[in-house]
Amino acid sequence: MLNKLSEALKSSMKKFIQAIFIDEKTLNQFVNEIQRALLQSDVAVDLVFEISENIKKRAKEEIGKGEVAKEYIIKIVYEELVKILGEKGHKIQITEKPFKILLIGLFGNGKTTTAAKIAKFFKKRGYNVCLLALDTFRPAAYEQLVQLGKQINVNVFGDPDEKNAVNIIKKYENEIKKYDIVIADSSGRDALKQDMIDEIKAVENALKPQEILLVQGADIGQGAKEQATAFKNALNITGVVLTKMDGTAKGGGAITACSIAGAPIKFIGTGEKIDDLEEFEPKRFVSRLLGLGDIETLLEKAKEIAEEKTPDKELEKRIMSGKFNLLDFKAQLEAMSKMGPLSKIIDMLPGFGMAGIPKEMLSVQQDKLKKFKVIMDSMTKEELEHPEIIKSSRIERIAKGSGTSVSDVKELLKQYEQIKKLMKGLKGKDIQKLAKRFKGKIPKLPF
Ligand SMILES: Nc1nc2c(ncn2[C@@H]2O[C@H](COP(=O)(O)OP(=O)(O)OP(=O)(O)O)[C@@H](O)[C@H]2O)c(=O)[nH]1
Ligand SMILES: [Mg+2]
Repeated sequence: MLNKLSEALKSSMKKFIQAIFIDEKTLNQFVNEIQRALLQSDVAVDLVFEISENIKKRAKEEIGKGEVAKEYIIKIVYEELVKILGEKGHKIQITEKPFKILLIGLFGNGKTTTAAKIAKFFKKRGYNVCLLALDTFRPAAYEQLVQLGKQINVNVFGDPDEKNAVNIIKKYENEIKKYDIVIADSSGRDALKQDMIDEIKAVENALKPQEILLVQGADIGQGAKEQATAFKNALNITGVVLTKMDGTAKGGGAITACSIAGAPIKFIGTGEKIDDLEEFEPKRFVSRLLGLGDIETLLEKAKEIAEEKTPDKELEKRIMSGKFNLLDFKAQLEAMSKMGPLSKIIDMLPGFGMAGIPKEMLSVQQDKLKKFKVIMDSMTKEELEHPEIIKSSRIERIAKGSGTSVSDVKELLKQYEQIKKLMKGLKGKDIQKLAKRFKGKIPKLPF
């Protein structure tokens, strides 16, 4: 997410920290690099100018103080960036039941996907959630939501034959009352015109949602300001969900634009999968952007995944006694891929971001994990349970069956052996416990 911006900011910080002597020239260079990085991320020119002036002004007072000054100047950068993102987060507070969230937005910005993502987000937190299909405009919108609902085990109410969203709300009025949280999808349009405004207003009147969130792709960059302002003026939006943060270099522009428009960002969408959603917390966000780490987000993710799975006592026993087999290994790989790409995980670990592990290296690892999964799909149940029977003729068959090479299969077996040893050492601690171990050891932000 925002890789380019993050890498540019990290590399200029690294240079700055490594500089032996901080004078006005080094400082100006540093601020110019930050400027360039922000502009490339489509942050508005006047805003970039304002941030850099603030940083310079505050930092100049520190110049000449030596080592302390460097840290202090990084802190200033951090604070100024947090400031333009709106400082306090605007997390959704579930204040009453049923708590209704209506998602609105133009075509293809991610409303339907986000509805399912938010449903899962709250379901994981113990709420009883349902989805309400109010997109009566696009054919198959109902079916799309039903499919998503199935994936996350959440009930979906709707009627594909009904053309009036208000009638759907009336029809299910009593049903949805039984839930803690109701998330409603709605019809998109190609532009914010009167018919859309009328429809959303009618839906708002009938549903009485506590939150109306504008779902907006981050690829619009600075354009998010105009868009959010228009929606804010025409409809009572309470916030924004910025989607597609993973696929654009313009995310910085979109985030700052929403902040300027006074439209608080509640969530960001970071991928196509249902788990690719995060609550937006400016402080957390900036510290990750600057490579200062975000252990909290990582812990949360690890915890969620650990809670999703029923505790597997058998697996724990097997690991402890060293009877860890390829089936378990496969399950571990799947759990890992659920946490997201390695590069995302690494970004959240304090220190790693700054260490600058080359992304190419991580993507090689990622490809390897994918290959391992394909190889294991070509193994028989017996082989997965008793990897020790996999000798040369089987290796050849597996390589052929999976379209890989003998050395790929051997590498998988070698890695499995290594992990098995490691697991034995861990004595069955699962991901969550592993994450807990991090907690005490990772230093908090230096400020
Ligand atoms: N990469 C990425 N893709 C996303 C994200 N959110 C949604 N998408 C994709 O964007 C496309 C459109 O998503 P939908 O949820 O169907 O959008 P919508 O707003 O409901 O669209 P309409 O119903 O046609 O108005 C789909 O291909 C999604 O997978 C995100 O955070 N990252
Ligand atoms: Mg849709």
